Amino acid sequence: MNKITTLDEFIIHHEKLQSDSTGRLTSVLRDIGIAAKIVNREVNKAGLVNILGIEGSSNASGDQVQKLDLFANEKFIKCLSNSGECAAIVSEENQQIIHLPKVKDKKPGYLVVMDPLDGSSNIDVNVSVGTIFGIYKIRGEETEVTKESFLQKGSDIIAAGYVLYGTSTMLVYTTGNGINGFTLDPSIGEFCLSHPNIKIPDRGNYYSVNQGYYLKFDVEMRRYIDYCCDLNLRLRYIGSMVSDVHRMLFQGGIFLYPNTRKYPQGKLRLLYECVPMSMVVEQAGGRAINSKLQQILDVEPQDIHQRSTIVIGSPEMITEMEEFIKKYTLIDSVV
Ligand code: AHM
Ligand code: MG
Repeated sequence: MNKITTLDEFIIHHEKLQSDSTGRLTSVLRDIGIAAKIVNREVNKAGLVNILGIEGSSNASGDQVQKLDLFANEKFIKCLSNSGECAAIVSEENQQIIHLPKVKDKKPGYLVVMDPLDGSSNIDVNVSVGTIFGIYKIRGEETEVTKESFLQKGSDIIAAGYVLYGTSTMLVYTTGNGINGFTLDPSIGEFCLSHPNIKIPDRGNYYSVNQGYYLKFDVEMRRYIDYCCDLNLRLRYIGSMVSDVHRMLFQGGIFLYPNTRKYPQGKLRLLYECVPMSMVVEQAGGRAINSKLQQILDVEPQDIHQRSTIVIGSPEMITEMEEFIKKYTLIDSVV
């Protein structure tokens, strides 16, 4: 039998390999791993909500039954408060930044951005959802953490990852040296290394976009989608970014969420959806840009809840899409 490496063992071992390691990032990553297990337990019970109590009502023990995205938000905040290493969090669920209480006389060094339960509209129909997270260092010169502390470029992110609550639950993360995937073994309650050093295929047979919005997309995006159809690429769209991008990582392909009339800046959030997923995909050898052809990790954020367009996936397909957009934008400007 092969030796099992648990997430905790892996995190500790890999942080030790880094010359400037202090063990502090390890604590933050471990807190995230614990929260993911708690959320997984609850997501797995989601179908039983009618038995255990309708959301918003009281359950059998008299406790209020919470919406799962709020539950996940609360658990991640609580677990990240454990080590005292995380100073503050930006979450999709909270308009303002969340300051975490100090633990003894520890000086926290990190900031966390997260979407605690992405694609939560899928839960009611038992389709997979995810958590997205990113970790930044507090900049040296800052004495107080404010909203501005989070407005760092994606390339400054020091760790990022996601948890996919799917047919099995997987945690995939990077600290900037490639990406590794861990599958939760429910029998021992541990995430175990199952997909070391994941590499995205250079291209793939899949494209993923909400094609129902086709008529709301800009013309160059429509032409690119026509091109995908011409190539007989297979369309897959789960409506949960984590799940859709996860497929691309393993099978190759391209995921697009362009601007629409309803969302002129795109729908997905730059800080806690686009940047962490871009870091993961780039670390696997892929690429991520916005519809203005900027690298997502190069964008300077202006606001913590800023939206962004995104095109992410296999490197050759992103480059091809870029050329395509340039060509059509040029034709449009000449006509
Ligand atoms: P959410 O954070 O409110 O769950 O929205 C994000 C989700 C993504 O996971 C997914 O890619 C997208 O919204 C789907 O949006 P749409 O239904 O417009 O295609
Ligand atoms: Mg989301």
